[in-house]
Amino acid sequence: GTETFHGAQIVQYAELEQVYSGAMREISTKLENLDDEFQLRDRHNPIHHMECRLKSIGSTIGKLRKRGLPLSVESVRENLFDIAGIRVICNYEQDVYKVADTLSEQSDIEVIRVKDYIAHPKPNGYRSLHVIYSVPVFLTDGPHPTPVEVQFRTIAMDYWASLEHRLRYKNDMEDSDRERHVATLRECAKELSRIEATMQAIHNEIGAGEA
Ligand code: 0O2
Repeated sequence: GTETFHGAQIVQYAELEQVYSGAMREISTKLENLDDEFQLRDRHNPIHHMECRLKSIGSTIGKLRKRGLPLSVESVRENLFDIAGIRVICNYEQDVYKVADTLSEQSDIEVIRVKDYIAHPKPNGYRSLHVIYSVPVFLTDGPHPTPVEVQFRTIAMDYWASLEHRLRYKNDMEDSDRERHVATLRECAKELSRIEATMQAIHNEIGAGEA
């Protein structure tokens, strides 16, 4: 279809984006503060790096359409929780839970939804901890509680997900080749998980250091 946002809705969407980017800033600052504290306390940075993104208006409309939801800013606000997204890439699996649990306990934010694909990997091998938080963004008219989707994962999980994501969006491929790659990736996910556990054990035995 050619449906999209028009006129006043575009202005409303720009306002919405401003609030979501404020929410993203609030959560990323909290994460940076926690990482700094852990560094000082444990001589170890649980967070390797973070990536923040606002979903583009094009993908937002695409998602509404795919789900058969109304095309309005109101509908975005009510139905989509991943307009603001933060990926938190940690060194080890234990860091993922340490950071996520600590953030979830903070009294000014609320946990809306948790999907633990580390404890329960997806059938394709995907592993990550997804948490949707609601954080108040204070504007002139008061607080606007705003959702932010945070994907916590390790370097190895991120490395795997990047390749799997590329395969998923590759169109010019024979079905038999795709199936073969999907099966191999499933095995890679298991091996990576085993390797990570082994390396984490070494890290814990030798004690804290730089990374
Ligand atoms: P893209 O292409 O990354 O933008 P919801 O978040 O509720 O709208 P869902 O599917 O219930 O939708 O949420 P879920 O399972 O928490 O997944 C949301 C996001 O996690 C996806 O966003 C992906 O970024 C990532 N993800 C989930 N499963 C996989 C997977 O199997 N492989 C990879 N590589 N990433 C995954 P989008 O918008 O669906 O996709």
